[in-house]
Amino acid sequence: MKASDLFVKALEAEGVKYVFGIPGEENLDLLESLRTSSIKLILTRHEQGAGFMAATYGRLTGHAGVCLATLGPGATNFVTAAAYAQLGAMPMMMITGQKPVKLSKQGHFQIVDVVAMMQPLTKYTKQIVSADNIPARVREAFRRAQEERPGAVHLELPEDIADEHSDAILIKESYHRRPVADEKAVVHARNAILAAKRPILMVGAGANRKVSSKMLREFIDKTGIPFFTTQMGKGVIDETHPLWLGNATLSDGDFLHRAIEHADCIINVGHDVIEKPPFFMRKGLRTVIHVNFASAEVDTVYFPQIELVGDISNSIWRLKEVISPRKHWDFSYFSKVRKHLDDHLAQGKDDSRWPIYPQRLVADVRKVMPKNGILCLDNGMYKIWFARYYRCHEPNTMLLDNALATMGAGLPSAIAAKIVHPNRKVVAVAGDGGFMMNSQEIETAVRLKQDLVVLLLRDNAYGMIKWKQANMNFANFGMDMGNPDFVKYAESYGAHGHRPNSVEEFAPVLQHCLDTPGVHLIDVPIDYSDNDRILNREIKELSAKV
Ligand SMILES: Cc1ncc(C[n+]2csc(CCOP(=O)(O)OP(=O)(O)O)c2C)c(N)n1
Ligand SMILES: [Mg+2]
Repeated sequence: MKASDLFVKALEAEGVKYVFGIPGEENLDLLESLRTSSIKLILTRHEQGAGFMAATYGRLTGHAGVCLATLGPGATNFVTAAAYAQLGAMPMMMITGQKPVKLSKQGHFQIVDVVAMMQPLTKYTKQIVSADNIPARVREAFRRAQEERPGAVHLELPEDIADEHSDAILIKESYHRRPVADEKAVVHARNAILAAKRPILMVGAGANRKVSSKMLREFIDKTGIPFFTTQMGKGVIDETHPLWLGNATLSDGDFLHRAIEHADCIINVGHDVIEKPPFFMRKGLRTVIHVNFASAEVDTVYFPQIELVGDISNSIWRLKEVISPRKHWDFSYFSKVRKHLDDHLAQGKDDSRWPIYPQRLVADVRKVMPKNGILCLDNGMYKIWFARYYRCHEPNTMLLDNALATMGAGLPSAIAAKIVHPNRKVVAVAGDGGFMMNSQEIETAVRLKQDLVVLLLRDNAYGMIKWKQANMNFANFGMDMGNPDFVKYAESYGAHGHRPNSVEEFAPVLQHCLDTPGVHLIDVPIDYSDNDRILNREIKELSAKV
């Protein structure tokens, strides 16, 4: 069999349905093999967009999303997406081409050492040097990408190898189960939780990767232990649950952090230090139990005393079986925190000022979005408002990146989310800065005939950094920019552009966009002047009084 055919057969055997990317002449053999396969090519307008889509596909399905680029410039365009998948624990596989390795007539034209470039950004990066190796290399790449902790992998398929022939046979995935925690560790964790007076549970990114919602919910309902979520743990358990204590959007000074100060034992499910710290560990004042697929990476802000390493659902199930509520547990302070949090989260939801204020924006989006609708956030100021104020009902209904925290992934991740969940409503939320980093993918969404909404938040600035600059008492410098007419811009792609003119118009416009086929962009002017008052001062002052 021709090597490129064998490669594609190996992808099919791994269950690959889509390849996102932009081919170059070094990929043409592979492209021809793809053409006649069951795999659909999703052509994008930038390799970075393709990489973000592949990573998000992996994040939502657990199966590595695959993306394709040429050598040199195509491969270098993958770099940010590789880091996004690697830090965010999203299974993703990159395939790049290369000039012939045996005899090239083009000198060093376009040649970059892509395998070396990918080294710090991936779990596995290899050049394929012989067609006979293809089945093993592809299987190994998928194994590494998908195994906990998931991440990015890369294979380079040079032109001359792609054109070789081989009778190698495919290697099937083995039968395997994720390892489970040791019984002694379960007993140790159980004893610590039973001995505690005020235990609390934290749900992080790892709990959103695999189906652990049901077990966690049963654990919380049986024990009555209150919980909070990290940014990437949002939605694992319904955030309207009576025992929810908030989202750890800020690292310190929020109502939730008062609850953490009062806790004497934190059961930390699925968290790792890649996320911006949900709280700071200081002096090891309370017992922290790390429940995750892999052991904890120790850091100055995170050094758990007990670890339950193994499948999360299994660990939680086993803890649930051996823990029932204790008389000496005292959650009264936590209930008080919840009451104050509820009051605070409700503030500003009816604010009628225009340009819109963040609390009103988030409240209106929540009202209009169905429970299983998916928000895909880019990176900017609004991320803090959405993470803290928007209550998720279901797992992975707010895709945000609190790991690389890159700008530019909002729209591509929404396109991938729509591919995975064609029957659910998907909204990309992006600032005028982040949106413009990959806005060209509007064309991809239109070409795919997707029903998709882009919520474009316009402050004519890199607002998040402008805010931080002001916090540091620096003069306003280097943050303000101009913008295209976003309505016309959307229309030029064959999408629909909308510009509400008052706060009352916003929710109906969003509803209309969700109900009407096609790609929609809503240009919403936003006013961030409350950032400092609320996020830096009010929350700290109010929570200090609880
Ligand atoms: C690729 C990338 N470049 C720069 C940054 C640093 N950064 C974080 S937020 C931000 C501003 C985002 O501006 P915008 O998208 O307009 O959102 P806003 O904060 O204005 O709502 C910048 C420059 C980043 N996170 N990622
Ligand atoms: Mg902006």
